[in-house]
Amino acid sequence: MLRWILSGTLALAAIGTVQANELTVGEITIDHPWARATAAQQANGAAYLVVDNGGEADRILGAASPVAGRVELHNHIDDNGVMRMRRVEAIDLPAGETTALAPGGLHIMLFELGAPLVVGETFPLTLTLEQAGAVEVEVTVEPVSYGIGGDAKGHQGHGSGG
Ligand SMILES: [Cu+2]
Repeated sequence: MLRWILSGTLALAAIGTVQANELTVGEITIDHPWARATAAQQANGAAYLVVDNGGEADRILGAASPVAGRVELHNHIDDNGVMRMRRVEAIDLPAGETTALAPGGLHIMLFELGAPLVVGETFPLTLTLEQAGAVEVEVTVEPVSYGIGGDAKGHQGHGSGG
C-alpha cells in the first residue's frame, strides 16, 4: 500500500498535477475540463475541455484516466444527416487558435467506467500532446444538462464497436 502511494505520488508529480480548473503548459492553456454525469448502468462517458494554444502547432495524440478502462479521442460527423461518433487519431491544436471539445463535436470518450461519474466529483485525465508531452488535468463532473446543445442519449448507445 505504501509503495503504491509513493509511486503514485511520484508519477503524478512528474507530470504536474493541479487542482485548478485551468492548466497552463508553456503556451498551451487547458480550461475547464468537465465530464457529463453518468447513470448507474452507463458504461461510457465523455469529457470536454478547451485548449488555447498561444504557441506552435500541437496535437492531442491520446488520453488516459484511472476512471476508465479505455479512453479514445472522438469526433461527431454528419453521416447523411445522422450525427455519428467516430474515433480520431489525433486532435489538432493549430498555432494561435482555441480548440473546443464540446458536446456534439470533439470529445474524449471514456469507455469501461469503473463507477458512475457523480456530479461535483473530480477525476484526473492525462492528455498526451505531441509537443508539450503528458499533461494531467482535473476533470469536474457536471450535470447532464450542462454545456451547449446537450445530447444526453448520444453516448448511451455508443458501443465499443463505434
Ligand atoms: Cu464518443
